[in-house]
Amino acid sequence: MPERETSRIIELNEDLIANNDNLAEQNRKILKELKIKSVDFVGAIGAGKTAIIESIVKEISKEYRILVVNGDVTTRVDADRIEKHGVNTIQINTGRECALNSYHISQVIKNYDLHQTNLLFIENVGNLICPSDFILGTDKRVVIVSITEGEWVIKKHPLLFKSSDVAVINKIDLLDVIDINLEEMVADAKKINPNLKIITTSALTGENIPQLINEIIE
Ligand SMILES: Nc1nc2c(ncn2[C@@H]2O[C@H](COP(=O)(O)OP(=O)(O)O)[C@@H](O)[C@H]2O)c(=O)[nH]1
Ligand SMILES: [Mg+2]
Repeated sequence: MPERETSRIIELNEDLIANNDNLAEQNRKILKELKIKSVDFVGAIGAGKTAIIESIVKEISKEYRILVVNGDVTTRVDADRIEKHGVNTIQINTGRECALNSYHISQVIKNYDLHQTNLLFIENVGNLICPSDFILGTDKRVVIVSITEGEWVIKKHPLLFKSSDVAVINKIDLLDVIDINLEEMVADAKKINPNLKIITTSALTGENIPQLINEIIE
């Protein structure tokens, strides 16, 4: 490919990320004005993002007025799972985009009356790469991986762990049957981002879900 075309692609990409960052800052400001705490959950398909959100809302839906935004390429399966717990949801289908971006969230803010909401959970599109570049303007980002993804999943995806505040290593109920070194996974995450809070969980048994709740809703 000629050099000029390559540089044009890079410029476009940088513009896209800068625009996303600016809009994310606007989202952050508006959510703060509305006194809404917000969390962006990222991670691969099948890591347990929806299951973790379900186990959190089961615990706290009486204390908080929660809205869950579910991002997926297609279907509203996840939103339906969340709504079974009596929590309001908005399903965003991105079509072919592999991450939500701050424009999606700005549209939620613009089109939905958030005055009744004090906690916003966003389940990002299942992907360990794309969301790294696209912050949404939330207070926290939680990256969820599971032990069934193999013990190298963290060191292979450093950018997502750098852009997160909390790392969840899920499905620890399967530790007896999956041959992985959990301590090494924790060490990998700490090495990539020493500021990360790391919590090992089971959405199935509820193990350490209260610690996760404390961490994200301080
Ligand atoms: N054993 C076990 N299964 C889990 C756990 N969390 C989620 N799952 C299962 O893993 C599958 C994917 O979970 P889901 O929440 O849909 O993942 P998502 O794609 O990240 O939202 C489902 O069959 C869940 O029941 C867990 O902690 N332990
Ligand atoms: Mg899901």
